[in-house]
Amino acid sequence: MINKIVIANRGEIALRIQRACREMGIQNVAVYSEADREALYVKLADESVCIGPAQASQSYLHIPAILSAAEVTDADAIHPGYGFLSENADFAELVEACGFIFIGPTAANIRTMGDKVSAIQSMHKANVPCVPGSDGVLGTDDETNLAIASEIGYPIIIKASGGGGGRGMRVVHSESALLNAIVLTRTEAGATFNNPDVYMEKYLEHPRHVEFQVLADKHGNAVHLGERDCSMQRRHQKVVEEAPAPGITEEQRNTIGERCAEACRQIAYHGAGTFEFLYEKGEFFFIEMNTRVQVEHPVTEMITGIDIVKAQILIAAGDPLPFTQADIEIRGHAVECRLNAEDPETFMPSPGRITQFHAPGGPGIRVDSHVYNNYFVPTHYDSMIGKLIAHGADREEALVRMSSALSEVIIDGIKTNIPLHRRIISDHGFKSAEFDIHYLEKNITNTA
Ligand code: MV4
Repeated sequence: MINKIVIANRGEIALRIQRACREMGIQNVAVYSEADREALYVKLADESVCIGPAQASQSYLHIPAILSAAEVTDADAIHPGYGFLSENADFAELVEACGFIFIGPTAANIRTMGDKVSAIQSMHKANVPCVPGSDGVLGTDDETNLAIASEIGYPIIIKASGGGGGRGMRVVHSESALLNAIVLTRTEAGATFNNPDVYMEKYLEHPRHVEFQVLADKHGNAVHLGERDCSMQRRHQKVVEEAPAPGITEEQRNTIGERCAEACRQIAYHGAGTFEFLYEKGEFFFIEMNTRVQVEHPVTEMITGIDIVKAQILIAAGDPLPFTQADIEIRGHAVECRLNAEDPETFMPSPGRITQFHAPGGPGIRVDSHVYNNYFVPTHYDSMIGKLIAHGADREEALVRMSSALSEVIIDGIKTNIPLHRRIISDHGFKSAEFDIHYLEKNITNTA
């Protein structure tokens, strides 16, 4: 039984988790740093605990402070949200060792997926399609590595096993550059991730980023909630996401989705998860799995009617999933714009006081944000201040509703990326869904 949850996060996701708790009749405890004393999620919480100074390393990442907050409030469980401690296997293990429920997968699940080579190996074994590659860590024999690369065919990409999310990778276009690239990537990986292991994959030049959402309980049931397209990104930061992914057929969705669900059963995965794929020329290639709730989860909630955060809590409490795959239907289309406090031209962070805030509304509009009139956006954290989500009967209706919401929203006093979103939503290539992961940088922000 879960009666009280500590939410080990801040901002919009802290508020989002609080809302799920309220619907479920579960008490919630907010934790906050000195920089978030005035935050809305703290005022709205049933209880709150200050866990330290502004720097994340001394508050939201400070494990003893968070465990103490759970201890003093007599909580049953800890929800980590996204970022911060959400994919820290040692934290998940400590939470359980202290007698609390970690709302997320097992520490072993997190460890397997945190190591990208072991993630790919377990997915390969589970029949999830992967990128042609070295299947395993590269050794130090030059002849062997040259042979692996020519077998795959150039261009190839060297990736750090401890990396992920775009960190620790290097593209190699020809044989003459291979050996140096391996040594460089290995050296950087050792310094950055404390793990020098690297692996090799075929480099896909124009893929889309398509990811599948899964939910798996502790009784061997696993389902998929379809996919999202997250190709509209800049420097590995997603800007606009949508569900379903344009051009993916129901047959592709069922086939790949079921492979993901089956992989969850095979590895005894518990909780919500995301399988990231590169999608090129009609084919899916697994690259990584995320073991947390994601920023873009609302687009999936809008098209399935399933509350992913409530599902995470039910699963953690040991309940069986309250629906089967046959109960899950994709209805309409949803798009999400991430609102950032940043200069829309230079992308420099723009913290400060919001002097006027007006949220859009109307049919199919959802606003997930913790900001309000006179809120001060602190300098210490990520610049995301909320998300605008639009749902419609089809993609066209979702985009028209988003366009309308973007014309209604008012955020004064700081710079935001709203002008960039208006450009994206009215862009011809975006509207006709003719894009890949490089499209935004090449055609809209011109920062490629
Ligand atoms: C790739 C790739 C092309 N080929 N792997 C970047 C983030 C990390 N999750 C994996 N990434 C990539 N892996 C192969 N074999 C291109 C990228 C990539 C990318 C992937 C998803 C979304 C945005 C991206 C931007 C640049 C590169």
